[in-house]
Amino acid sequence: MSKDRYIEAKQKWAEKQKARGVTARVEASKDRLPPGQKLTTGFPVLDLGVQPAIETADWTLSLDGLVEKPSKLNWEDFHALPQVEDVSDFHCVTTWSKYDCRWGGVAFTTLYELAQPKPEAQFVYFTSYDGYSTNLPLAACLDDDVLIATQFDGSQLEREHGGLARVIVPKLYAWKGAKFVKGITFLAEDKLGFWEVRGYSNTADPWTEDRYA
Ligand SMILES: Nc1nc2c(c(=O)[nH]1)N[C@H]1C(S)=C(S)[C@@H](COP(=O)(O)O)O[C@H]1N2
Ligand SMILES: [Mo]
Repeated sequence: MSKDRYIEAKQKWAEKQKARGVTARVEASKDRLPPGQKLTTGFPVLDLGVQPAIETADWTLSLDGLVEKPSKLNWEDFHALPQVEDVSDFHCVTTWSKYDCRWGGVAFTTLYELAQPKPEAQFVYFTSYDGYSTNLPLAACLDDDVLIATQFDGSQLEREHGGLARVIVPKLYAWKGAKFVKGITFLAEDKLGFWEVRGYSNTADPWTEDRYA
């Protein structure tokens, strides 16, 4: 399927789900699996039909927007930053969840300290090498489980899962984490990302089935 047709199909699916009344349940499940999700032991791949091949020599991550210290990190710069690991659960809006994903990389807070966002910066806009984008309130990015991951299960993150580097925001549906990330922009006003302009929720809380806006 071509990229455009794939996106169109996924968007139609979202509209259909919304029309069917797939909205927040009255009571969220109390256990580990958010309501409406099914546990998977595999690792499905979701993308826009392109998995850009970036060599480490060509990879950069820019930190820009309303920051005191804009920068463009290369692969070496990125690996000179403190590396952390975090194990978290992964919830995709298309109703699969995966437990115990072991991610390694740099904490968002490390990049925050490096870039020094100005007080008026309240939102973050992520861009990717495949043309994807997504957005978050800055506050949601400052949880210590939010990472820019380059490792999965102790090995280099595979391209199909967003390598060279992807963002992980475990508390929200996974579309809020940009695979193939190339830029992090700090903004005063919110700016909707790829799926957010196509009908996905802007808040994306799996525990309240906050799937579609
Ligand atoms: N760059 C980029 N990031 C993306 C996407 C994408 O299409 N492109 N899809 C999102 C969605 S909807 C999900 S569920 C996860 C999927 O990650 P996975 O392919 O590793 O399962 O990546 C998110 N980040
Ligand atoms: Mo997803």
